[in-house]
Amino acid sequence: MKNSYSMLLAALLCAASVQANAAGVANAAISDCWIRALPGDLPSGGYFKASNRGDQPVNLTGVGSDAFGMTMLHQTQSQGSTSSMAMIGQVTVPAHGSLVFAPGNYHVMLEHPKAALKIGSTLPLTFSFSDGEKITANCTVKNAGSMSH
Ligand SMILES: [Cu+2]
Repeated sequence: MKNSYSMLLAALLCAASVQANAAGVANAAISDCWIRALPGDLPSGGYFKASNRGDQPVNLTGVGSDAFGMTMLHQTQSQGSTSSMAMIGQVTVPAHGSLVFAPGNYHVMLEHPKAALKIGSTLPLTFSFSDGEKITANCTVKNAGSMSH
């Protein structure tokens, strides 16, 4: 299990570098990635900062992870005292700019974890961009209760 997992990760990393070479320059970057773990079967949220060093805007088109059965790009939409979540197909990261996924707005919905989330551990998320780049980031699992709101 452990072996096939690391081989898969190595394959993903390989694919990422091939993609970057094909595109010439890797413009997008992911930083400060973390996962807000919720108890039981509740879906967890993934948060991060996407940066774009390029001269053209680039779209984040999807997020995947082997650690979860389902991953989706979501946006929380508040109307008065109620809030709901909408699925989004893609989000634009502006040229020479960045886009922050944070609680209350854009997030990655992470459902059906393959194993119980361990606070303090890291899980890989792979981000796909419209220019063909794929970036895998290690995201720190944090306790939802540790957040002040
Ligand atoms: Cu959501």
